[in-house]
Amino acid sequence: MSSLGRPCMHPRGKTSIRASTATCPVKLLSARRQPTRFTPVSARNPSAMAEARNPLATEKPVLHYWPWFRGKGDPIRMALWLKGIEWEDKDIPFSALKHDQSQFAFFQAPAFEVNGRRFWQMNAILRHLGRTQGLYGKDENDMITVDMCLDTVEAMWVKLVPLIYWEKLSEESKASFYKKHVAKESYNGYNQGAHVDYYEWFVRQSHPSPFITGGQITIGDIALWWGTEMMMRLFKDEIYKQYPLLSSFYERFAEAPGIREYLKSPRRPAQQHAISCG
Ligand SMILES: N[C@@H](CCC(=O)N[C@@H](CS)C(=O)NCC(=O)O)C(=O)O
Repeated sequence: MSSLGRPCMHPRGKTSIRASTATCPVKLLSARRQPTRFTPVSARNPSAMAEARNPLATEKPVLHYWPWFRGKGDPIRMALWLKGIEWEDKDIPFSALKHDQSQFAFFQAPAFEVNGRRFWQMNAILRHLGRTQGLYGKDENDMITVDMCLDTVEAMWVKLVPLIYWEKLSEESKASFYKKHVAKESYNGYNQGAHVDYYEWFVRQSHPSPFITGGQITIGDIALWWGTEMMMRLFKDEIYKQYPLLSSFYERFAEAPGIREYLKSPRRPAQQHAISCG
């Protein structure tokens, strides 16, 4: 990791941006158990701060994901496109995914690589882009909303995977999924936090703003739109009928400058999932 410049703890308890060659003295800090005093980096070294904020400026990032389907690569590609960041899509042979933990720490994709740092988990990648590219809202209040939204979309993803990949969208499993995770009347049932009503909650709480934290698109909006699109593909009529605010967010976001172009671009694969289902 060279210019990514991760924030580390200084032995004296101050925050500093350190280059990759330096070792983060976490052990030293915990041994001393000193109270942490944070000094804003910007106050001491504004250029280091700027570099840390925009690590993508120095190197073309690589998205390790299958280039022929959208899946969990889609919101990452959308965020990169929106910010005008050039990136490389690197294919993954399915066999490689399960054989090299240095490439895939959790034997899953996506993986993201920038300035010598490789990391995993879609939401960690989105948060990184959110923090460094101004897609996380304007303040802590917005960031809380964005984080809640990312977790809410992830909760639904966890339910969608078995429906699509294991049950292959059988009529029976689709009907039971609808009852539990889509139908308005089941919104307060036991669903592990996965319900279309919770998607709409983010739009309701920000209404009449166009996006979930106000006038600017965040990684929360990107994830929410991605999650909503997958639901629309399965239950479009029902969602339009029962969730008018979410439906209008869905349309509005798709027309936003930058997003509209991404949705039509060849960088967005035509296929949604790794199997031609859903
Ligand atoms: N929590 C992970 C989940 C990633 C995930 O489910 N990736 C799928 C492809 S979209 C995968 O690698 N599947 C293979 C497997 O889980 O064995 C993330 O958000 O990145």
